[in-house]
Amino acid sequence: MRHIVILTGAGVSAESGLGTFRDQDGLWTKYDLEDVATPEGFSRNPALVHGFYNARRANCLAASPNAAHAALARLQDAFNGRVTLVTQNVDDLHERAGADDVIHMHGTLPGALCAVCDHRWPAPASMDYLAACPSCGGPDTRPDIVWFGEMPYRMEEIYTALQDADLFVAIGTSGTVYPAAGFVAEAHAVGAQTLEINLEPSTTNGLFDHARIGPATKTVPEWVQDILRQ
Ligand code: BJW
Ligand code: ZN
Repeated sequence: MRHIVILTGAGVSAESGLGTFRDQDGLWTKYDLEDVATPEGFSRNPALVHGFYNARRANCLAASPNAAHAALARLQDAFNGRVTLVTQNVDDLHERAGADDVIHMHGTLPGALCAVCDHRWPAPASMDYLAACPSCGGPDTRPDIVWFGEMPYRMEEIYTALQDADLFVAIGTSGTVYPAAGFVAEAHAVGAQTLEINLEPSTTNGLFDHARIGPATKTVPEWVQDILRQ
């Protein structure tokens, strides 16, 4: 095996204390996603959206990477081949566990973005909608997050990696949000093996060749150990 492409979702960070979206008690049971995760919601009420992301940025800062993040960083280091790590998560726990070049397809909580000139800079702990862009001075500053209806980041790079994958692994994602939910089919179409690692089988579970079911802090280190032993 030469190339492993890994897609992570909220489940990989759940045991670090960061909430998932669609589980019982998930973020979308407390907030209306139309209000806080769409460009239209941001235009209607930027203060509400900044408040939502400021709170999540604070939670993220207070959280620590767990054994699943650490095992994936170890895999990147020790695997005799290529490991592409794509995450839907906006937290930086993969990086803080030592992972390299993490593809944040849905953006990052520690980032701020200017909607006028595309300049990016580290977000302050508390962003507010009156903050001007440090580069162009424009007023349209926002969290560097991909909302519904927006194009996820680095898609060309991701599809190129999927074309070349020998193994595709989805970890802790419900498989309900596209285009990420379609990656397993893409990988399958080019003949890659596919594996799901999840607390419970996801809605797209039928598309995977194999599954490892259980909490990420147990299943991911076990899987990494098996791969490194091969
Ligand atoms: C554990 C665990 C433990 C728990 N151990 N596991 C109709 C049909 C098809 C598509 C569309 C449609 N209408 C609209 C669309 C497109 C839309 C979409 O997919 N909507 C669906 C809801 C239907 N997608 C978009 O708009 C995207 N853009 C787009 O499509 O652009 C056009 C395009 C076309 C073609 C090619 C390319 C582009 C943008 C999507 C942006 C998503 N943004 C969010 C919020 C912003 C980020 C943030 O605030 O954090 O991203 S939504 C939210 O969901 C977040 C997540 O990244 C994303 C995925 O969630 P995830 O990670 O799967 O979490 P959960 O909670 O769903 O699942 C947790 C899982 O963990 C569960 O399975 C648990 O079992 C498991 N688990 N504990 C292991 N301890
Ligand atoms: Zn700007």
